[in-house]
Amino acid sequence: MEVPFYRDTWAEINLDAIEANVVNMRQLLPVDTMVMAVVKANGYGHGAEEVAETALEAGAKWLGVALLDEAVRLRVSGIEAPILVLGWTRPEDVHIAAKYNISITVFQQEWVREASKCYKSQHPVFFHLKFDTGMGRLGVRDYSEAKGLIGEMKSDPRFIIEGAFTHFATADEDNQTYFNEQYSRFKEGLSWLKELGINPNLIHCGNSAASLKHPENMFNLVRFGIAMYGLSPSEEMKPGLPFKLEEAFSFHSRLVHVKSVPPNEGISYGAIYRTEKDEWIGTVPVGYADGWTRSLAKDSTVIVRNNRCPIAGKICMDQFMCRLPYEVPVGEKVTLIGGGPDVKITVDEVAARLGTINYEIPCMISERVPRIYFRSGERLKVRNPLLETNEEI
Ligand code: PMH
Repeated sequence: MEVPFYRDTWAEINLDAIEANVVNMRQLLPVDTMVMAVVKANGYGHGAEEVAETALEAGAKWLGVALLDEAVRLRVSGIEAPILVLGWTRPEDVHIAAKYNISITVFQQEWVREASKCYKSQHPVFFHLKFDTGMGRLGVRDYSEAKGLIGEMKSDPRFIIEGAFTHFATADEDNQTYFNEQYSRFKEGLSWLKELGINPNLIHCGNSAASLKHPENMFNLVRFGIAMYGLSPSEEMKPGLPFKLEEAFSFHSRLVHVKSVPPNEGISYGAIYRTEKDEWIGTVPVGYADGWTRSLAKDSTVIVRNNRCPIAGKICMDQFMCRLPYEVPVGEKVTLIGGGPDVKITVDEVAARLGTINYEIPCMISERVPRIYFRSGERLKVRNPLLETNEEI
């Protein structure tokens, strides 16, 4: 039975868009360069499981997550594809990675010693060694660190280095100087591995930006995140994208109240917004607890019947008001992100209003907002964590 939801607010996830973006990326890459679908943070807010399944069907071979918990979640939901945890894992949790056949990131010698002590099973554990070539976040930075780490890895035959990787800080920028510096440092790091007698099967460095710009030079795996969701890694990259990205995420609600308000009446907390004349005011049941943050109140619009309607007054926890061009009935659809060819609010527009990047927008739409999945133009399923329970509702 389909999971119910009893609120008229929802996000729509167009899985066809995810599929098209993966297929297009694969076509751009040489045949022996695989795609890892990056589905951390619940698939950038779109739903990790659904995005993972779609991406794998479209030809992705790997999945990337930030946390061991996210990887275990995918396994529990029945996904069998290889998964890499890109972030740090506790050394005492290595047995969980082994149990669920999850590859993990390694870059600290001390960590390996500790993990080796804690790990009691004989099953092999698979690692990707991370180089910090200029992101300054995680990874080994020089030869002696790499040597120490590999020496430690070699002392435990259960530990297998399956991959080596790095992450770029500026691949999305027009100026590629820093990217080039990182790229050559990575190649130097790979030469250290060779010197130390390590030859990992998988070598990867490309995020979306690097993979779209330099598909020929991405070794044998790319970590495809933001562009898989149909969003450009940066504004700078938009004019030169090698294929059209299809945005997968949209966000909608329905008016729960509509009224005519006389001039000089206050709307919402603080009564900062004042009606200038007789105005039609609609109440939208979306608030900052849904991730529709209060900072969106200023200069923001939503779409009702192809009209851009300004948000009126402060955004509350569960609701906000908007100014309608004319009377519309309760139940009328309100689009917060999305729309048609005539009027459209993109994720990028919402990000710009907030002074942030598009990555953050679908991530911040909270779990309280049900996700409805569409495939081949048809409604496929609903996710509503609030009511996903074994009880009959
Ligand atoms: N690999 C790693 C290690 C990452 O952290 C990310 C994204 C990706 C690949 C995918 O990058 P893309 O989405 O640009 O394709 N990580 C983050 C982050 O930490 N903050 O924003 C994006």
